[in-house]
Amino acid sequence: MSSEKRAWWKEAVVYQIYPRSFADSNGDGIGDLNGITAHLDYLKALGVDVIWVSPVYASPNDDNGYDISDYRAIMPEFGTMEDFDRMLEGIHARGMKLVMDLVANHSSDEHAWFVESRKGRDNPYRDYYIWRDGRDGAEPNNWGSCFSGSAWQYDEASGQYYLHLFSRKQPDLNWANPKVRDGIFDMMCWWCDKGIDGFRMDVIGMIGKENYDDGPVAPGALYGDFSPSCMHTETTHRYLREMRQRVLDKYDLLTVGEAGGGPEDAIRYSNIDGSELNMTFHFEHTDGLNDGTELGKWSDHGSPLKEVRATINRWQTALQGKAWNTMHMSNHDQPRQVSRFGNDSPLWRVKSAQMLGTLLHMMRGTPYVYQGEELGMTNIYFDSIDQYQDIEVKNAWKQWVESGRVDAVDMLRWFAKISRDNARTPMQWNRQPNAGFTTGTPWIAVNPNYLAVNAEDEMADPDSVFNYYRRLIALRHEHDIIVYGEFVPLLEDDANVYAYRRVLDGKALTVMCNWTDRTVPCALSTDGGEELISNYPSHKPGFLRPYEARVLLGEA
Ligand code: TEU
Ligand code: CA
Repeated sequence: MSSEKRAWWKEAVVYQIYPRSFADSNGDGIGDLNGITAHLDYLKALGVDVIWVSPVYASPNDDNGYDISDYRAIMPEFGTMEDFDRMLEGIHARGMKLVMDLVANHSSDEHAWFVESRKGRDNPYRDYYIWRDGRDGAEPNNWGSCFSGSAWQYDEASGQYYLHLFSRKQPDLNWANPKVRDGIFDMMCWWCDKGIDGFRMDVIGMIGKENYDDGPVAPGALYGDFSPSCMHTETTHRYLREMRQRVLDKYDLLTVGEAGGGPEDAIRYSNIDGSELNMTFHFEHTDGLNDGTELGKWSDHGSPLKEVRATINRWQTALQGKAWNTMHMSNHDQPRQVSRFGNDSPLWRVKSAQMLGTLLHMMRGTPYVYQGEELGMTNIYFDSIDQYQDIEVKNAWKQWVESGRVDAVDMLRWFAKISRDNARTPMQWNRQPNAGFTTGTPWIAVNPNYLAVNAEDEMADPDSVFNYYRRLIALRHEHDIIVYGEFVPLLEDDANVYAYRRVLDGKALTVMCNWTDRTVPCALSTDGGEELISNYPSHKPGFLRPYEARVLLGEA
């Protein structure tokens, strides 16, 4: 046995639900809690252990629920607290667990704390948020918000500005105020006492603001970068250790921080000493691969094997023996993985989606499947700004295109490639109108490819992406080496093949993935050992066919 300590959250596979787009039970075009409950058998059939649900709390939906106005209430569009309790019961009855989204770097500006806070400088809640005087009649510093524009909003009544690292309707909470921490920690205990099994912590790496100095301005950028003052600070680590003692240690939870940063940050957030979180999400293989211009994520930069492999392998090796990892290429903020890293043409969609699934599920770290990924759902490729719903897209359009700084054609191309709405189109259940997602009008367009890509057809097809994911997930539960094996990179310079090995107790698991649409030679033995899984029914010794994935178990 390796020195890695066993834990249920290391052995688990997590499935992320974006509730607005999962299943609509009452025909209003918006996914809801009863829609989730109605599909729990589907998730059980897939074999996942944990369901992470993106925010379902009361919210004016400026950012689809990531702007919370009451942390202890359910958004009426999604249902009631009774619906929630029934969903939780249904999840537990099937032996699965529920992880909630904790969005506590900021609240909605409609949260009672902020409603009070903005009433004036003397209000007892003033210090729950971050208010500052202006500088020379303008914003207190040069920081830009993640959603374009300044990170400061002027408030006429009190003559001060408040900080919002995201939208104007998402004011940042002031974690330096002990009452804020008390309030958040109490709320977390309240949900844990209700019986939930963990938290995914939204932008948790930003909670500890250390100063309000101007940030560096990239060439051509309109605003400064707040990261040096706000991201991965000692103060953030201090708050997380306090959270560990006051909340997390009282329960048996899965905790995953949406933290970002580099491996050295992850090693602190998710250290095996258990002082902070179980694991963190990083985005160096997704958001990190862009051209580094003033436009940030909006660029033509693709995801070449060379860069993706170097990044993922660096994380695999750096965290080994030091921190637990997560494995993901998709979520509600990223485009569809088969479109981004694979090949979403009708010819290669299935094979490349299966290859990417193999690559992720055989690595060291807890795998996260984003709804529809298990079907090989693709980007939607909207071609007009009017089709988008996302605030990030709308604000970027205003800042760059409407101001004449960027050409509309370029921006639309980048949106089609990497915008968040690609992941937010409705779940494709069957061949019924609107893919069976709703009997009404969906809040965002359904991908027209649902006749070819849907759960009902895929469940019946043994060669589908769905049934392949089902086997990948089952393998994790059968073989300790997939969970606990040491990671060893292979063929690190190969132009076509992504390969690695896992080693445990004298056994070796060899994973070979062809990232191309051609048959290529493979420098490893392609038949040494027992074949655990492959996306081709037969194999050609010494070669890998287009997007072929092979996993062999043998002696180390
Ligand atoms: O996202 C955090 C985050 O860093 C985003 O900037 C993300 O990288 C971006 O959407 C990609 O362009 C979290 C949530 O996952 C996201 O949905 C929220 O909008 C955001 O926090 C604010 O709560
Ligand atoms: Ca509904």
